[in-house]
Amino acid sequence: MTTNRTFTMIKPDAVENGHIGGILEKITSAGFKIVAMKYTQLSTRDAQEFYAVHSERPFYGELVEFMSRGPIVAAILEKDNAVEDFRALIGATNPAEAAEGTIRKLFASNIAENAVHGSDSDENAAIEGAFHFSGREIF
Ligand code: IDP
Repeated sequence: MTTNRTFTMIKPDAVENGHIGGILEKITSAGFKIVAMKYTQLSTRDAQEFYAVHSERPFYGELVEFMSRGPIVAAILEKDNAVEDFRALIGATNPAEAAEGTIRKLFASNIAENAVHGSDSDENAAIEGAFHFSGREIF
């Protein structure tokens, strides 16, 4: 089943570099409605759990340290075809390979510190949204 929601985080690098406003502007201009949003910080344990699927990858430790080092913006976004359209909007994992005009091309530093997260499936969008938000925080 296809749902119309995806989950995103503006990652610590983009927050540190002052890109919250610029990234939210790209997201809303592309037609995504923000149905939940918070400014928060992942603990080490939160980041380990959120990225558990990558625990065997060589960059897992680096990823956990990066994602927990400072505040993030977490949000649930709504739009038809949300997961696929948002992945297109953010661009390739490595900003050097991301298409012109994508969020990662515009705002990311490198493959590790790549400015934003976007869920890769409807199932993960639901799991990741529930990781950060209770039902009454979603509008
Ligand atoms: P995605 O975020 O584009 O879906 P994934 O392969 O799921 O990419 O990787 C999750 C996150 O792990 C990336 O967004 C990035 O922050 C980090 N990452 C991916 N590949 C590397 C790497 O080769 N070195 C360091 N960090 C990486």
